[in-house]
Amino acid sequence: MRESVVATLGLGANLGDAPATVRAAVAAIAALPQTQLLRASRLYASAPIDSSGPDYVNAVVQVSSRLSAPALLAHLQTIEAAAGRERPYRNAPRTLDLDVLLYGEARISSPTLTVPHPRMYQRAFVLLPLAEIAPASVSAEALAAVRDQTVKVLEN
Ligand code: A4P
Ligand code: MG
Repeated sequence: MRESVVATLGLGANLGDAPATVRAAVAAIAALPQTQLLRASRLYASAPIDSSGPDYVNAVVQVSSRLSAPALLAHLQTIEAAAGRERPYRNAPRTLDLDVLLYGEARISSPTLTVPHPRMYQRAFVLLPLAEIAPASVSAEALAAVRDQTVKVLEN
């Protein structure tokens, strides 16, 4: 049987009831087969970066999963679709975006999956919630690099 791997997932939404959608997505991730939710960050709000529309709601979770990285991504895309995700153009506002940020120590470069997520270290809306749930995985230098981006905790 496949070993379980700690995967770090990014959640984002800026259309519809974004906080409710992100909370429901955390519950859907926790219910995935062969997967346990380890930690979930609080919800964070930030202005769109390279995107448009209302402020985003973001969160980061860690799971322990026996799913392969492509299988995990496929499940995340099913959850996105169930939330009404449409893709009219790149970086369009969205009801729900689920990204695989990290998959254990794996480095993956396939046409459909790049891990670590290539833009995660440019984004405070990823690094702040990640630092909340896994402080050792985000260096002070990484946080300093995104300190100009305003990200607010949405709830306690
Ligand atoms: N794909 C490749 N690698 C991955 C990965 N590690 N995780 C492929 C998830 N998907 C991955 O994704 C396009 C394709 O990327 C997928 O089919 C998958 O095979 P998508 O979700 O359809 O498109 P997208 O979300 O527009 O692209 P992406 O790359 O997720 O966008 P970004 O760069 O993550 O930017 N501002 C704020 N404040 N908060 C946000 O959450 N999000 C974005 C999205 C932009 N600005 C934002 C936020
Ligand atoms: Mg995405």
